[in-house]
Parts: sequence; C-alpha cells; structure tokens
Amino acid sequence: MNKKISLLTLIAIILLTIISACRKSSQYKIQTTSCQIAFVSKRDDGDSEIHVMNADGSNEEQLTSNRWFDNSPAWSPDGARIAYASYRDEDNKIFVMNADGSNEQQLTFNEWDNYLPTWSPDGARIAFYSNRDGVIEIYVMDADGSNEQRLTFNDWSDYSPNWSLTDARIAFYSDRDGDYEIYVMDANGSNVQQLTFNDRIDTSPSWSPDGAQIAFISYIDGDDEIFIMDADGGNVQQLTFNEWDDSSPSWSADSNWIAFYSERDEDTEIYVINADGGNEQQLTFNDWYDTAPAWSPPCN
Ligand SMILES: [Ca+2]
Ligand SMILES: [Ca+2]
Ligand SMILES: [Ca+2]
Ligand SMILES: [Ca+2]
Repeated sequence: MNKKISLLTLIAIILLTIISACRKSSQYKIQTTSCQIAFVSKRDDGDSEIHVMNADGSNEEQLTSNRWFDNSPAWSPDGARIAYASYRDEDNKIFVMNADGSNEQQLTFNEWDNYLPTWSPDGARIAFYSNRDGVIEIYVMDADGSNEQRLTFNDWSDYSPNWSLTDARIAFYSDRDGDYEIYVMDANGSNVQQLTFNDRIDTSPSWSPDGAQIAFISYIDGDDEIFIMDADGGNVQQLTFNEWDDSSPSWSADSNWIAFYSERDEDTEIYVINADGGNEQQLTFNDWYDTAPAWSPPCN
C-alpha cells in the first residue's frame, strides 16, 4: 500500500515538474529570443515617458525624463536608436535618441503634427505622418531629419506608416474608401494596394519581421481587437475576443509573438499573445497608462 502511494506521489511530482518546465520554457523563449520592449507610460508627473523592459516584463527602465508627452517609440533596425514623437509647443515633433536614452536629437522643426516614426530596413530613412498640408499624409526623411519627401497625395487621411523589414514596402491605413482600410505601397509612394475590404475601422498595421504577415486593429462588436493577415491580405484571423480595446500591435523579432496594450483593467497594460492566438500574458502590472509597445530587434 505504502509502495503504491509513494509511486503515485512520484508520478505526480514528475508530472508537476514537467508542467512547470513547460511554463518556464514559454517564458524563457519570450525573454531570450526577443530582447526588449519599449513602451509609453504616463505616470504621476502628468506627462508620458518612453520606458523599456525585458520582453518578460522584468527590468523596467525609464528612458526619457521631461515635461512633454513622449509617444510612439520605434527601434532602428540595428537596435542602437529609438525614434519617437514628443508633443512640444503644441504639436508633435519627431526625435531620435540612443537606445539607453542618451543623445536626444530633434528631427522635425515645423509647427504641424509629425507623428509615429518607422524606420527603413537599412536604418537610413524614417517615415511618419503629418497634417502639414491640410490633410493627414505620409512623409519620409533621412534619419538625420534632412531630405523630407511627401509620399501620399490625395484628399483623404493616410496614417500610421509601418515599414516592412524584408521588401521595403510601407503599410498604412486610410479612409479613402469611406471607412478605414489597410493599404501597402512602395517606399516611394507608388504601387498602392488595398489589403482589407470590410465595413469596420481597420488601423495600426504592423509587419511581422519575417515579412509574411501584417497585424492590425479592427473595431468589431463595440471595441478594438487584434487581427493578423497574410502580407497579401489573405487569411485574416482574429486573435483577441473581449469587450475592451486592444491596440497597437508590435511583433517580436522571431515573428512568433505580438505585443499590444489593452484597457481591460482601470488603466492600460502591455500584453503579449502568440501569433496563433494562444498563450496570452500580461507584462505590466501598475496603476499607470502603459501604451504603444515596440518590440526591439534581436539582441545578444
Ligand atoms: Ca515626457
Ligand atoms: Ca474597413
Ligand atoms: Ca477587444
Ligand atoms: Ca498600467
């Protein structure tokens, strides 16, 4: 009898060890293959700052410290710099800093909103959107702020450029067909292709680093959800199903995970979900507004 009990106990211990090891390995994978996540946090001093944490939520560090609203961080493809927008003197201007928060440089100097920077695959150019021509359009400049060019020319609003790392195309969203849809274009603004065709508001496109898929937000049943589709617009899949807004998707370097923020507790928190829709995990746990996660390139 005692032998039977001890055998059962032994089996139970082995099973628990295996389950625990599996849990650890999924956390471990997020942490080691995907490095860091930059994000925006609005804390008790009133404005927002760019923060960074390990991809498992540990080791959080504040990068900016100023009285302005810093937002929309974007890693350079080599991981050395972070571009972002900062709301100063009544409009958003684009800045860049080293990944440790040092050496801040201002890139745009006009009196219009310049917002949501995204880097070209070679790190030489930065695209963004701006309302400087009376309607929201997409622009591009060299990574030092010189040589600005306008990429979209129409009477509709074109937002949220996101540059593919693999084929140098830029995804964006626009209301040019009446509601909002996801589009892609070549990096010179030509060859525009519409990817979504529905009556929902589709926003915030984000290429997977392997170029195979685009994550985006769609407003469905009264709130925003995370969706993914193939890069040609096929195979649309909904990943989140809840009654809160889930926003701002960003892919891990291995294209396996998507970080996003959600308002499902009183303030907002950063979450990650596997690209197959499983294994959702909450990364931040605090009383502040945490938004705009940006997953870094792989690091050593
Ligand atoms: Ca600030
Ligand atoms: Ca739509
Ligand atoms: Ca939702
Ligand atoms: Ca929070």
